[in-house]
Amino acid sequence: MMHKQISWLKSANSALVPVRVITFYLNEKCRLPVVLPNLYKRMHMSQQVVISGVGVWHPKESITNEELVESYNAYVDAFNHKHADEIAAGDVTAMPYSSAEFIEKASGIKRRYIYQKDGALDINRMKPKIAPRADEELSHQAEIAVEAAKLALDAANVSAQDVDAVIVSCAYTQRAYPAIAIEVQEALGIEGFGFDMLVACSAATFGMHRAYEMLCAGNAKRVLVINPELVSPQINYTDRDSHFIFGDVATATVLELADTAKGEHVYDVLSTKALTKFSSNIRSNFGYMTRAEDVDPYGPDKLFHQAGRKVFKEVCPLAAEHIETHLASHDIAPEGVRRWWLHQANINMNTLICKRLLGREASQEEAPIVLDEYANTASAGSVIAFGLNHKDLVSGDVGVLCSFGAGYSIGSLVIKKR
Ligand code: CO8
Repeated sequence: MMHKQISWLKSANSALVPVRVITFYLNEKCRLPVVLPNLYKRMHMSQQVVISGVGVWHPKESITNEELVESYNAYVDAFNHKHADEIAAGDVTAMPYSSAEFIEKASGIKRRYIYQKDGALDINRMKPKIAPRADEELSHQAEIAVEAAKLALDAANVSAQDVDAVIVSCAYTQRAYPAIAIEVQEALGIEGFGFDMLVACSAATFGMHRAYEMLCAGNAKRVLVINPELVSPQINYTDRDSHFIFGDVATATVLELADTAKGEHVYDVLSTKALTKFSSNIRSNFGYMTRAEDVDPYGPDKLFHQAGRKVFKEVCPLAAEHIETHLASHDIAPEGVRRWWLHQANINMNTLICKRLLGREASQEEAPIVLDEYANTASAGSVIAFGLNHKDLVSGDVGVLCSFGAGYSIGSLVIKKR
């Protein structure tokens, strides 16, 4: 049997250097550790890719925990009253109450933004009411994508005409085709190409990976990566375990080569790293197949659902190891990271991951949490944390942007302020 791990050794000049340690278990008493040098040295990049601008847009309306719980509990009362006889006979399970205190303690969430509040708290509806738009009109998701894109373009000090590729990457797109990215491209007047990507919670970081690779390959000069997370239509507001988790938001980043960057706060992308591992613990079965399957297209399994505890237990160690390995590839110890812009699913997950990495809790300054105001915004969480907390870093400061969630999927970028 053997066990692999990364350890940190002090070099001659006292710098911490990552090494791989493989321990061979020869028998019960005898172990043979073999120390290997860092095998992850990167090839020198001739063209430095940077993040030159970031934008965070949120809807005007929001829902507090108290409002959400009041509506959910009224729904429970109505359900239990309607099914009183079946519940008494043991044929139907009574629905349990939700609690605002539980939500804040279990997740760190106090409120969430919502694209259309109307309908979501109505116990006869329990879903937002969004007016359909004609094919000739800008779609809802493209509209919020454009809002975030404009903010990112402003921050990067460029106009839409300076962009030649658009990636819309998020947990859901409101239709299969034409791509939302192409609609956004048209709305902003961008010459070039665009495409959509779905990678659930890691869509934003994976989208940046693609932008990074397209820039390295010379296939684009300036890429707009947009994450219009319009998730409220997929939330089961009648499910106590998940009704509180998500909020709507749109984020965007501009990636380009360093020599064209004009933004005030520019970050070198040292590298990107992605990992996926199949799990059905976070799942939505919504899709085009339901029509042929003769099933309820809006049944509970067609909406977001998860085994939250399992996700927590399985994803935290995966994410911590992923980040540590990524940093090690740059000879950077976790202590050398000035800021952690982590995925925003649950405050306790981030606390645990930081403890694993640093051996202590991270402060709000080191690892900002935006859950209290935004809730879980699928892939946009780490970008919100970055967008709201990056201007104070000084040249040479290193940060980590990392997402983790459904798939499972983990995506990270190690970045350094110019
Ligand atoms: N009010 C009161 N009690 C509650 C509530 C509630 N609202 N919800 C659950 N409880 C109860 C449970 O029933 C349970 O009771 P009992 O002990 O009697 O069984 C008790 O409270 C404890 O429940 P849990 O063990 O489930 O509570 P946790 O402390 O684990 O907290 C969390 C639940 C917050 C869900 C937590 O497990 C968590 O955050 N896990 C991580 C999940 C995660 O990160 N998921 C990622 C999802 S996001 C993603 O991948 C993107 C998908 C695409 C976007 C989708 C948009 C719609």
